[in-house]
Amino acid sequence: MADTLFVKIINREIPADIVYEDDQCLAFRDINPQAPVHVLVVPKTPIAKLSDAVDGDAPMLGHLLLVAGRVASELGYGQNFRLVVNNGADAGQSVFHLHVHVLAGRRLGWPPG
Ligand code: DGP
Repeated sequence: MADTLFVKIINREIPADIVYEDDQCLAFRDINPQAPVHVLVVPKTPIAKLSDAVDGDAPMLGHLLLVAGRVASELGYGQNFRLVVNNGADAGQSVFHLHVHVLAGRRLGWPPG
């Protein structure tokens, strides 16, 4: 995969407000926040979208979810947060490097737009 915008953030070629990092993923604040807490959790080994994932990606996918929950907790919203994965342009995906949105800090409506 060519370097994505998020790979550039992982490589510190583009600045971001990083809230968590480990060997598998990076979490940083969304540039266009939709809630008081809006963080993106991205794998360091990118896949374009969730529908490209294979069985071997299961540990990485599970790790992203665990980290997303921990990030919400660290930022004070461990019991009330929403995770979103947009898959494909028609579902709202604009950056084709899999990422989990962590949204918290306000009442979140349902259904989403
Ligand atoms: P999605 O639409 O699901 O692909 O989400 C992509 C998100 O990425 C969107 O909410 C805005 C965010 N984003 C785009 N460019 C940048 C950037 O340069 N820095 C940061 N921190 N976030 C970005």
